[in-house]
Amino acid sequence: MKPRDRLRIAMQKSGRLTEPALELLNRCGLTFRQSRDKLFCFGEGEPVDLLLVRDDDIPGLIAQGVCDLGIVGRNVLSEFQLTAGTEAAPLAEWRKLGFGRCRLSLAVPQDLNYELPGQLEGMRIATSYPGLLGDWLARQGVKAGVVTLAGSVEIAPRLGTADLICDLVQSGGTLVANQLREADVLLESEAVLAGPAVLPTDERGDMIDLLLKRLDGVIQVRE
Ligand code: PRT
Ligand code: ZN
Repeated sequence: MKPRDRLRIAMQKSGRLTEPALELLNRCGLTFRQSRDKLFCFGEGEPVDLLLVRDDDIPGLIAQGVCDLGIVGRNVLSEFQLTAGTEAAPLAEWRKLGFGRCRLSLAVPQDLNYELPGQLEGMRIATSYPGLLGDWLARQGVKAGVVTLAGSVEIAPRLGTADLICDLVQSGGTLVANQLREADVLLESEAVLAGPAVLPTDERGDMIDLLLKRLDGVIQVRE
């Protein structure tokens, strides 16, 4: 692949992370001209462009070298790291960005009295994060069934397809509305700047260094 002379950052096209990610990049002095199809945004001042995609695609785009960096939830990055296989280029979390905070938690029906992970032995757990859940269960030494669902995980216990769930929680409102109770936290998440574990040493590496310095300045002012 011909090396690109512009940096390309992947971020969520439309969702919870879109606005805060754009605002953060703006504060780093980066502005973009939005293209008509809104997949690609050309950087106006600096040689830094954006690719607007589904958040789930961001780690893969970095691993393939299509993008140099990405702004994505730690939950999505960690799931990719656990499930991508050894042939995928290793990724790293370069900065935590302080927005999009949530947690990946186990939630049980109100009448299930959860105290210890050992109780989950033989139960069925619905989740969109089979990698993170499987890793946690293995570390707890618990064998449980993992039911992978793309969405609407919270209704699985009522449908009878699972005994409990493992899903993202923020306010807890969704759990309450589905008569579920948060029982254990597997991962504390927020938006992070993801990139290859080994950063390039060419001009793009210099641009990444500059961006990281600016980010540190912006994040420090915010804290
Ligand atoms: O289209 P695309 O695939 O890009 O979007 P998406 O629907 O997968 O993602 P989106 O925009 O919902 O979330 C993007 C990222 O925001 C997630 O990967 C998390 O890192 C982060 N984030 C922060 C959250 C939440 N808070 C959150 N509350 N992602 C999802 N939720 C959902 C959760 O799944 C549950 O259904 O909101 C519900 C729980 O919220 P509460 O407040 O009721 O607890
Ligand atoms: Zn998604």
